[in-house]
Amino acid sequence: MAEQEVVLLDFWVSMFGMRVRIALDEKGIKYEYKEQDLFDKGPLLLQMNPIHKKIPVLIHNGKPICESLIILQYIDEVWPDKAPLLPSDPYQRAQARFWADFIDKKVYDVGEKIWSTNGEEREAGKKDFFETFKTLEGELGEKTYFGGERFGFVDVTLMGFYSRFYAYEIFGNFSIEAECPKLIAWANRCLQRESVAKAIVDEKKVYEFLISLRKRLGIE
Ligand code: GS8
Repeated sequence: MAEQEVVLLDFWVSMFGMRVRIALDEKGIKYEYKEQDLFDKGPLLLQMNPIHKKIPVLIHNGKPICESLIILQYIDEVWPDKAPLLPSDPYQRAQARFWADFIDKKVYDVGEKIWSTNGEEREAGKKDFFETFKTLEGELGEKTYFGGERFGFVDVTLMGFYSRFYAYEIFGNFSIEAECPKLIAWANRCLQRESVAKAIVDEKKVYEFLISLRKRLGIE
């Protein structure tokens, strides 16, 4: 294969960036990690993602790819030989994309309503939170991973959020494991993979970051 230059624009605590870090590591792709200051965005980020101005951005041989789920699919297409993320069967692929989309639309929202709120709003958010998590647990069922026996696209997508589970529990004053034990057992299985263990940031540091973000946003 021709020389590959792979650069990742990222921010250490980003669950979207963690997805990309897991996928690159699963595939054994070497890359240069470039931490971005999201509170004072640099010219490279603005040039590479002029539309959303967000991380993660994967820069492959000088060309940018934006949006974490699109980046995961790109990585899977460009480096298909090792650790396939999406199944080969079209129906199974569609299902995997459906659940990744569900995670993007729902898990993000229900999590925000726990850590970035207070009082009644947070209490109301808890119902939605567990409805979403139980839906995911139902989809997982008795399988080892979301796609079956093989760690894949949906697992990578959801594990990015795992780094926030501890923060959700502290802010929400609840236990995810008490309500969704199979989902936590699944997360622990994923964490045994080197790619995941390396990419997922320490949960307590994420919690501290969210406390500082609340202060910055004037929530208290
Ligand atoms: C979300 C990226 C995102 O929100 C994806 O890549 O999947 N749908 C996109 N990135 C955040 C950091 S993580 O919370 C970001 O870059 N925010 C900067 C900003 O909003 O200005």
